[in-house]
Amino acid sequence: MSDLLIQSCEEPVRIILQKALNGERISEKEALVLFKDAELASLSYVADTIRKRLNGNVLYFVKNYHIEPTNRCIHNCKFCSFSERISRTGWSFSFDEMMEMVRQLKADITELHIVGGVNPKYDLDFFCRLLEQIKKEKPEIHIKAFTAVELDYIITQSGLSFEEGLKRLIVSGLDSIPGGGAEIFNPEIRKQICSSKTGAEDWLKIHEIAHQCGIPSNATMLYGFFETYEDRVDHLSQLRKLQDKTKGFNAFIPLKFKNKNNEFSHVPELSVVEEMKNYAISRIFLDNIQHLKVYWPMTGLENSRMSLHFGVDDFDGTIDDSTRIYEMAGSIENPTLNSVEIEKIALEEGLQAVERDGAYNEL
Ligand code: V47
Ligand code: SF4
Repeated sequence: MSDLLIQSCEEPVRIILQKALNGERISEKEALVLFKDAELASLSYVADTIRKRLNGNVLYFVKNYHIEPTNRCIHNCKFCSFSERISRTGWSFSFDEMMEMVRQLKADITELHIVGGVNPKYDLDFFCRLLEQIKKEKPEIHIKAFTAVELDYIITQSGLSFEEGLKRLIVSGLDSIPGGGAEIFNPEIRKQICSSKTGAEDWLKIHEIAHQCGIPSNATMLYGFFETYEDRVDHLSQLRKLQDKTKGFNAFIPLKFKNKNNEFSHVPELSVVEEMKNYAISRIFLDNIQHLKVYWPMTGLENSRMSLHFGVDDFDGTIDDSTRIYEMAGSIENPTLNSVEIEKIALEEGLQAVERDGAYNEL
C-alpha cells in the first residue's frame, strides 16, 4: 500500500523518495524538489520509515527542568516575545535564586536546561561558579546550557578564545549545548530578523569547537517568516556538513515561528501542513543526525503528536512548567507533562515511550 504511494508520485519526486528509502543521501537540489512538489502522505511514509530504521518504534523523552536566568537581553530579535523589551516584565535571577531552584528539583529530574537572554550582569566566572555549584548539589544531573549566542557574548567578554572559554565551562560542569540561536543561517534574513546577534559562521564555529572539546550539542532552525525553501535547505545543508565533520549533534529541532506578542505579529503563522512537511524533509535530508526533536511546549500537543508521523522520535521533556519563552509567543500555558502522560501519548500513536538522560542513554 505505502509502496504504491511512492509509485504513484510523479517523477522526479518518486525517484528522490525511493533514493531516501534505499538509504542514499539526497542532495540540496533534491530536497528543494521535495519542498516544492512532494505530497504530504508520501513524505510522511518515507520520514516514518527512516525514523524507525534509525530509532526503532520508540518515542524518547527526558525528565527535565528549564532555568531561564534572565529575559533582559542586549539583542533585539524581532521574533522574540520573551525579552523584557516586549513583555514588559523583566527578571534576572541571582546566583542564590537559581541555586534554590536547583535544590527544589524533583529527585527524578536528569537534565537541566539553562537558557536565557544575553545580559551583561552575568559573566563567564558567574556561570562557571553556577555550574560548579549545581554539580556539587546534583553531581548526576546533565547540564545542557547556554546557546551559542550566550556563549559568544560571555566568552568574548572574558577575553578568552571560544576554545578556552568552552573548556572552562566544561571543566566547571557543562555537559552539552542546546540548539537555540541558529535561527536561519542566510545573512540577509538574519539582518531582518535578528541583526545584532551572533552570525551563522560563529554559531557554527562555536558548535564545532564544542564537539572538538568532547561535548555534544543540538541544532535548531527557526522558520516561517519570509525565508525561502532555498534558505531552509541551505540551513539544513550547513548543519549536515558540520555533522559529517564532527558527529557532535544529537538532535535537530525545527521551530516554527509563533507570532503572538512580538514585533512580527503581523506575519501570519505557517499552516500545519507546512510544519509537518518541514519535519519530514528534515528527517529525510539530515541522514547523519540521529534524533529529530519536537519541542512540544512550542508546537502544541496536537501538532506534536502529529509530528510523530513525520519523522520525530524525541518528545523533549517533562518541563515541569519551567519555561516562559513559548507561552509568551502564544503557545501552551504552564507547560508540564508527566511520564505517564507521555507514555499514553506514545501508546496512542503506536510507539513505546522510553526515558532517556541528557546524553541519550536509555534509562
Ligand atoms: O533560538 C524564539 C526560538 C529558540 C520564537 O536544544 C521562537 O534541546 C518560534 O532553542 N517563535 C530557543 N520560535 C529555544 C531552543 C530550544 C528549546 C528547547 C530545547 C532545545 C534543545 C532548544 O526559540 C530561539 C529561537 O529560535 N524562538 N522566539 C517565536 N516567537
Ligand atoms: Fe535576546 Fe534570545 Fe530574545 Fe534574541 S531571542 S532578543 S537573543 S532573548
